[in-house]
Amino acid sequence: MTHGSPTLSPEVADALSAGRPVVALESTLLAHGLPRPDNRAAADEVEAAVRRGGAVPATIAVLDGVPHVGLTGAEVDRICADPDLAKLGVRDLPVAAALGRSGATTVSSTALLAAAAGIGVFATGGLGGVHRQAADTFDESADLTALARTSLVVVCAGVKSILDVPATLERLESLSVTVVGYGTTTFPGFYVADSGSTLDWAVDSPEQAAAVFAARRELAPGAVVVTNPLPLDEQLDPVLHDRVIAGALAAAEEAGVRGKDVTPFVLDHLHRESGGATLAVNVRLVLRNAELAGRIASALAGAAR
Ligand code: PSU
Ligand code: MN
Repeated sequence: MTHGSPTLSPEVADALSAGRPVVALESTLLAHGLPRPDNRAAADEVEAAVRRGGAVPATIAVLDGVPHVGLTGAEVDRICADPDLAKLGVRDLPVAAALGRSGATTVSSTALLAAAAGIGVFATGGLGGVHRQAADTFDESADLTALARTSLVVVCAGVKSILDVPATLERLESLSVTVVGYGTTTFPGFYVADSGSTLDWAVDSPEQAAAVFAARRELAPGAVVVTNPLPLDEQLDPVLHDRVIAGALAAAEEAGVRGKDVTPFVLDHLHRESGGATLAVNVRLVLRNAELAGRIASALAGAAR
């Protein structure tokens, strides 16, 4: 058995060898961040958004021990339908490979597999980060340290607003992860346009984002995070936002949820308690990020020619 070495879909392999733009997409947000069965339609919409941006989508997951970069429709069905699918961070990849297990990949493991395949741009919803009780629980997403050592552009709507946003920004600074706002220095709050934190830098075009990444790659390994806030008229009502987040965090505490189950539990609670409002906004922001990532990947491919 040769578990562990990635399988590229024919379309992704062709695009990469021809130097055409490719955008990596993670599968944890499908399998654990969005409810079944809505996640299945969202998976197709996200891939279509990457294509609108001018790039080939490469959704990443591990199937029977083998990392797949670019999935068939039937493979996306598997990821979206299985209620027991594992959530795989970087540290879980060797176990899945050795035991032939399947799982969805998080930001950390998707970034690693994408970069290894030669993909330079990745789109997601919101990064993992420092949880609000981290001083007691030590719960800080492995996304942060993975981005410190993985060279790619990550387009996101900031970090999930269930987290301690200022603490997460401090950690990104300590880890020397480059963070630039897209068109603004306002750091987005995932479901809401403004987290209350600001950034030092903004870029105004896909070409500028691509140029920052090119410069980063020459300097040192590590990610360039491009944050893409929702327009004000598409964000979740901030009052509803603060109320449902407080309720979801309290419910997680009461249920004694720990470790990697925290984020899926809280997101699921939010989707139910907001009557689907957080779900609609979550899908919308992922689609916007996917399209922008497609444009950045196109700019990067154009600059390389
Ligand atoms: N973005 C979303 N929904 C999600 C995630 C990101 O819109 O569910 C996932 C990503 O896979 C990210 C993970 O890596 O949440 C973070 O999990 P944790 O907090 O356990 O590190
Ligand atoms: Mn965690």
